[in-house]
Amino acid sequence: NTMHYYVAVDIGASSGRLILASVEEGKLHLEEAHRFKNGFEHVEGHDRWQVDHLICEVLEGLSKIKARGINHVNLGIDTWAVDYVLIDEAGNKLHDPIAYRDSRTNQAIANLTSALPKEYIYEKTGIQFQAFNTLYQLYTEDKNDLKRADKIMMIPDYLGYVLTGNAVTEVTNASTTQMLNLRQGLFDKDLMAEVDVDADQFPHLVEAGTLLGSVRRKWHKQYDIPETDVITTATHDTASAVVGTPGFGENWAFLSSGTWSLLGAELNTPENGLAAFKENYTNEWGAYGTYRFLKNIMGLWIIQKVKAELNDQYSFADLADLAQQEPAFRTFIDVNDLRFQNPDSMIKELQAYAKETDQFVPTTPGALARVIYDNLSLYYADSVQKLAQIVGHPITTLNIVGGGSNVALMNQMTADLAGITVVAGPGEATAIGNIMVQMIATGQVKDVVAGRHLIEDSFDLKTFQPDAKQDPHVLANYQAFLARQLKGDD
Ligand code: LFR
Repeated sequence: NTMHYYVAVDIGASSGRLILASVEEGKLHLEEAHRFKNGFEHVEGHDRWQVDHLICEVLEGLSKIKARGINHVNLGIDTWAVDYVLIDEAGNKLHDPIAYRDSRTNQAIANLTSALPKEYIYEKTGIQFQAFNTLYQLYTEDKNDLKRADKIMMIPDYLGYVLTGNAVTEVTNASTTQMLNLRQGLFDKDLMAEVDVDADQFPHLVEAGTLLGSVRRKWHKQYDIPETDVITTATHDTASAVVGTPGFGENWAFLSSGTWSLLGAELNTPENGLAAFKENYTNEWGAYGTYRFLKNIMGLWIIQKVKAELNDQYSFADLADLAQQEPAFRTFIDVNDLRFQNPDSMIKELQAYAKETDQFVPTTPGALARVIYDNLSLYYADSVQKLAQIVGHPITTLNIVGGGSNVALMNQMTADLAGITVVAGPGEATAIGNIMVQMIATGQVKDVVAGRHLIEDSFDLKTFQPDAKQDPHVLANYQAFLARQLKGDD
């Protein structure tokens, strides 16, 4: 009766980790084996990810696991979505990949949709319009490079390829390209043609939970690492996060709260009608034939940037404590305003926004944090209401997972404003979902429902009930504010 070990490689925009997992006495046991920094840097005229550094860190992490006396692991990789690497015929990358926050696609939606109407693209794909989608990145890509590229690989697929030599395109992440055809379940020929990509440039599509292969001997020669079988997990971090969310029944929604806040529902059939189109909801493909029907909300990115600009003098916990001491709801902001996507200074951007809209201007760390937490919570509550309207059934529980689920202040505010129960945790839902898909692939866990019960039994979840004393006008006022802002944008 040997113990099975699983490794989740979970890489986000600011850091990556290797989480080592096993099941002990009926509980899922997690340990962080290795952590490293990630981030884009401005090189050769663009913001780029250093992907080979990520490979080294994965191998470094595996050698730490070997040093514990573990000789065999399964491993799955998840990262953020939409970005890709161009590979030449010899199997080498042409450049470090350009990061999705790079400004090259700023005009791309407008340009591409002058030829192909938005409604047409949405009807085909069901995917939200974000300038960073692979579709628009490829549209602005250097056409010579694109021609030279034998293969185009999404980031986690590329990492798996370098480790094993085997290339696939995993569907949960591929759907974020906005190039998969919902009805056919394949890359869409018209969209491919529009951006000068051939059907065979993307490696063949695979479902989450397929075996990719073993880590190549050449890496064993350079690093002392365990025998490692790579399983193509739900490679989009948000897809893994949803698998790792302990929601049950029909009336729950998820909020994967990290650099981005992804709020939505797990559906069995896509919802790409007019209401979803108008609210820019997306139907990203999930593991096991589900759909992540969700909205991207700017998320903790805003506070991450503020924290960094304050020279990391305050921890996130400090900022939450300081925010708690400030009066609530003094300044409304549209957190999804594109000006917050990659500003030179987040603090100055927030202050300019407050000034331009004649509201209280936050200056202290506590006031800045308060504005951010208030407005994220307001936006969450608004999105829960819209979600319920579009999917056509009530949402009674919001499961908040990811790092943001540790911010009790926001959990309580969101429960109050939305008038629903918030269940917070686990904070590690993404790594857990990554591991769950591996465990289902090896047969250690029966299916997602069984996996979610295991998660519920293994981690300490916290429940926040709505406070009946919450002033109902706050959300309505915020919604009116948002509507005015959006009108002003047209
Ligand atoms: C979250 C995430 C989102 C995606 C964004 C960009 O980490 O993967 O789901 O919209 O990053 O890739």
